[in-house]
Amino acid sequence: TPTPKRIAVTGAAGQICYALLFRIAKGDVYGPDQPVILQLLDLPQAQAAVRGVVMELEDCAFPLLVDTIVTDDPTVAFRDADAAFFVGSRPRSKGMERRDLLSANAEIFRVQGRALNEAAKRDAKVVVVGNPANTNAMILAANAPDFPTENVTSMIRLDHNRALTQLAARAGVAVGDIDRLAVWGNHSPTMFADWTEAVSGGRLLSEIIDDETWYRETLIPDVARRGTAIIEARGASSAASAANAAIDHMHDWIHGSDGKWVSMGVHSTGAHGIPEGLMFGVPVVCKDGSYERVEGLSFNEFQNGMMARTIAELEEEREAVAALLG
Ligand code: NAX
Repeated sequence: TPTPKRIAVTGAAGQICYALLFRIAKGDVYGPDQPVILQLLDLPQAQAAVRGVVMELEDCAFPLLVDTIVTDDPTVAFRDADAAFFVGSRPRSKGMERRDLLSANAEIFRVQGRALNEAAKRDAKVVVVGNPANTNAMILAANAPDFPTENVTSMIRLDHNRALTQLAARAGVAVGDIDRLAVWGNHSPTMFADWTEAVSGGRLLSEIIDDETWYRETLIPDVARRGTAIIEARGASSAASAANAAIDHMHDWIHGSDGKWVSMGVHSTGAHGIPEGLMFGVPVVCKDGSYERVEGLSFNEFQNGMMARTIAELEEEREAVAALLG
């Protein structure tokens, strides 16, 4: 049998992890033949709750789950990790300013970046889910100077999946038949779900649907507001679908995306007018354990306007945490 893969997960007592951990242990990330070890991090006051989740993991008798470590020490959690899901973060409390939220999380990701730098395997794959996910990932990478920046990513896959379903329904095509969809920018209401290149069965979705007003005034804002709609309906934020998106993100990065575009938050190289160094949602193609950014797209005026909005927001976030970038 192969050597077990070590998967670090932060925020293990939280609601996303209550869906995520069971799917990792079932084999949904690495596949049905790969044993895994879970290395679970949460705050000291959440340790008892994490142990409760571990009891439930045990009660599933997952054949692939060979060990589970529970800790409040990031260095222990990230030790020799092959993959890491950064789900835990500080939620906004009552009366907290956006700037305070940014800096509270920046401090968490600074500490965890140093631990990642010290303890994880150099080829570990990292995805940041905890909000503000893009900027947290940027801080994490900046504080892990000996760890490859390319291996630190943020999650925008939930938004990608949300857009896929809405486009498929409107076009009357199967979700799996859509390719070349992109979700650009920040995982926030400024994100840009972009159908310009999207196709199904060789035809542009914009031609099949043929309703630019629906695209601009319904699809784009509905994808951006979907998280709020779920909170209103469920009384809690998206959890199972967020866990599923994190699994999709990591699974495709490891196993490939079959030539298809998927959206990932990655370190900007300056392409497509995105300022270098921002962690930015872009279309990529995953192959052989890595991802390649889709390059050479040219944008129309509408796209440029949408890109400018989400770039400006991420630059503001970068400004707010500048002191903690390294
Ligand atoms: P919960 O509040 O249920 O769980 C968060 C867990 O993180 C708690 O157990 C808490 O103790 C732990 N935690 C806090 N600070 C920590 C630290 N420094 N180290 C380790 N653990 C720490 O939140 P949940 O619903 O699970 O959501 C987790 C995060 O995902 C939130 O930041 C949320 O905003 C974000 N989301 C991101 C999404 C994305 O697409 N990128 C979508 C879903 C979700 O909203």
